Amino acid sequence: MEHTLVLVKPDGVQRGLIGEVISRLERRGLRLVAAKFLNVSQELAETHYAIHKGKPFYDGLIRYITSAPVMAMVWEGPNAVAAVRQTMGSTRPTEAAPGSLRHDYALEVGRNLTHGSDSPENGVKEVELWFHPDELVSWERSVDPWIFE
Ligand code: DAT
Ligand code: MG
Repeated sequence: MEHTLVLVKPDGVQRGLIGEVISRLERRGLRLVAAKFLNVSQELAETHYAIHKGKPFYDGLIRYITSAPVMAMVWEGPNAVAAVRQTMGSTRPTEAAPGSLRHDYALEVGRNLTHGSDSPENGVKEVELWFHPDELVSWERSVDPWIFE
């Protein structure tokens, strides 16, 4: 089953939107695998956003993600990466589809509430970066056959 890392970033935590994000992913049918609430270290932030190093927004991005706690989660499901990114909406909130989280709750690219892995391969890498293997819970729901074909 495909895994994706989901972060409720500091703005989402401060604004009391952890529950809203979880609720939407649950409602979609995705299955929660792991969750933890943490302050992001400088080192974790820099590794997580290494691909953006050198870009004009990089320093602000690191300051943002380390500015307050985040809710880090792993979600799974068929096409979990694409499903989560669709539920979150485009990176720029003003380009996010109506009904998506970033459309409904955000205005600025630098305060866009959530992170979701951008490919199944990066989903695997990011889950390894943020979680120990023994933090991942393997389980089944009675409704799974009604959601997973
Ligand atoms: P996403 O978070 O949708 O995967 P990304 O990986 O391209 O987007 O960028 C990571 C984060 O960096 C993004 O959520 C917000 C910030 N960011 C990206 N492009 C930006 C820009 N042009 N100006 C300011 N912040 C930006
Ligand atoms: Mg990204």
